[in-house]
Amino acid sequence: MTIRTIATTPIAGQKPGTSGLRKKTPVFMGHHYLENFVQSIFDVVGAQGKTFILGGDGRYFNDRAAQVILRMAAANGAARVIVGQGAILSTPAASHLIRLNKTDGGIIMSASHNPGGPEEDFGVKFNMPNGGPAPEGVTEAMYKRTTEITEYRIVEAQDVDLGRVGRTSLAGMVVDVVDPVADYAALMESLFDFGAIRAMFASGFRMRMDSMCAVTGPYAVEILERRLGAAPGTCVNAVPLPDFGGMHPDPNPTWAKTLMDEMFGESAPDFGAASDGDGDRNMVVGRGIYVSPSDSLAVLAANAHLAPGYAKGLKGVARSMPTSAAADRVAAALGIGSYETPTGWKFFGNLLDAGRATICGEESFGTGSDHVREKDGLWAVLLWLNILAVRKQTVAEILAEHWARFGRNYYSRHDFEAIASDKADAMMGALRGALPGLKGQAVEGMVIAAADDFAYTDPVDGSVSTKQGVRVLFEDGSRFVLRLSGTGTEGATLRMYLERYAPGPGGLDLDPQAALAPVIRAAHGIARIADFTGRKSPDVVT
Ligand code: VG1
Ligand code: CO
Repeated sequence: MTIRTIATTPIAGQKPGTSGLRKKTPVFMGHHYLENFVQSIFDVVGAQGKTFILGGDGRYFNDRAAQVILRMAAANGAARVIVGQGAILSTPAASHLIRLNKTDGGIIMSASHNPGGPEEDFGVKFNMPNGGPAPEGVTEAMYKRTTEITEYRIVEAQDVDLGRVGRTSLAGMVVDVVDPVADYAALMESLFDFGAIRAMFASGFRMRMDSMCAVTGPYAVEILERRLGAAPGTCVNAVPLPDFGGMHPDPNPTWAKTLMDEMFGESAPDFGAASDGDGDRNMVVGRGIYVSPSDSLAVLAANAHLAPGYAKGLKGVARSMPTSAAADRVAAALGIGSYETPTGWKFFGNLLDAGRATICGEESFGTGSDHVREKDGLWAVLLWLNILAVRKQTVAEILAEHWARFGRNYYSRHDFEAIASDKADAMMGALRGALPGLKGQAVEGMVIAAADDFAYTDPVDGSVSTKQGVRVLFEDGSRFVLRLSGTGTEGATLRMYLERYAPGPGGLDLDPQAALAPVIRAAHGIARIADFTGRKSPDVVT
């Protein structure tokens, strides 16, 4: 087989965001687009003699992109690539395979919670040998490489058969096609009390798992229905489709509305859950009660010791800065460390590797632990099930007891989507400019205690990340945070994160939007969102 060196020129804008490079699918399918980025990855991390994991969430172009990446890995001298059958791997399963096989990293083809299809989104990201997303220093080097690239290497060959499990070879490179589910399911079985969960299902416990026509379907069916004995049909939308059935595979109350309706309807199941495009996010819902991701993180941290994999206790809890402080209160009560990082899972890697944190979470429906180096949707669902099986209480009872003990951090995120980038930038610029004068001002009956642009110094390697979100903190513990999304592919998305603490015992049962109303008004007033963007109300509320 011939190795070809193809001349190319840099393509603007190949800068990875919060989680990899994401663009509209036609952009990714454009001349040399995928090839330039993949060559830049290999140029930075080196491919000669190395072993990589490859898989994706099954979205449109996943299968074609996998063949290109395999041919390029072979041409760049990789020794072996382990690929999920059908080029499928959930993000947490890919992270696990990287670690289990002690590989030199992996390439994940996904735009995660973004819609998929010929006119929707595609994405590529590189994960390191620890299984976690490449840190900023590495993604910056890849981006820089895309601005200088002059050629890429690819072998001329027919497609590798990815439909069958087994070993083949491509221009001297070993290609191992593996079952995407088996090793991951075994890992879950090692962490949780499957016997107790099976007994709970056997006693009539009912669940609905909505995989949103995305990657967790085969994983959920195998684990929940086959291994844990949940009733057949517990998992819905369980066949991954290239366009996710036209759905937006983002597990939140807006996009997983069918699940929400069922959980709030008559004869609702005991427990509901949904996951996103690549399987790293989760939403959990009890009968008639929604669990906010920040609360979910806190409840999981407070109860993780009930699962065998965490019986020895937690080393620490980490959360992204915009996530509510509910988990901090649990960490304080447990006497363990708590950490506040910028948005994006890549910032948890060092804390997990150094053994400082065991459980991590983000307000964006992401929770995970040191079992892999990604957030993990089904892991969170199984930890909840394990806790429910041991405590023998409803989700509502567990939340009520949690708030009674720790107080309640009312929390919500408002998203304003597809704003013209220049308007969003002008708004953030003006807000940043106003920060020094905010302290001491009274707004909506609350006094501003501090206002800054979040900067993070990694406690393990000392690397510094600046401009990670503007926060305005009030003296009563309320706060709002504003930042622009780093995963969108159209204009700018403004994220407004809102929080207010109620110590209890009274006032723990309010509607979050009502409880947060003064903070919401303060945020709009201070940031002058309508003046700059014309937007008065959000597109998505979670
Ligand atoms: C969003 C979330 C962030 C998450 C990221 C990737 O980023 O806010 O918490 O880590 O998506 O999630 P941003 O920059 O758009 O706010 V996933 O499941 O799309 O990989
Ligand atoms: Co995701």
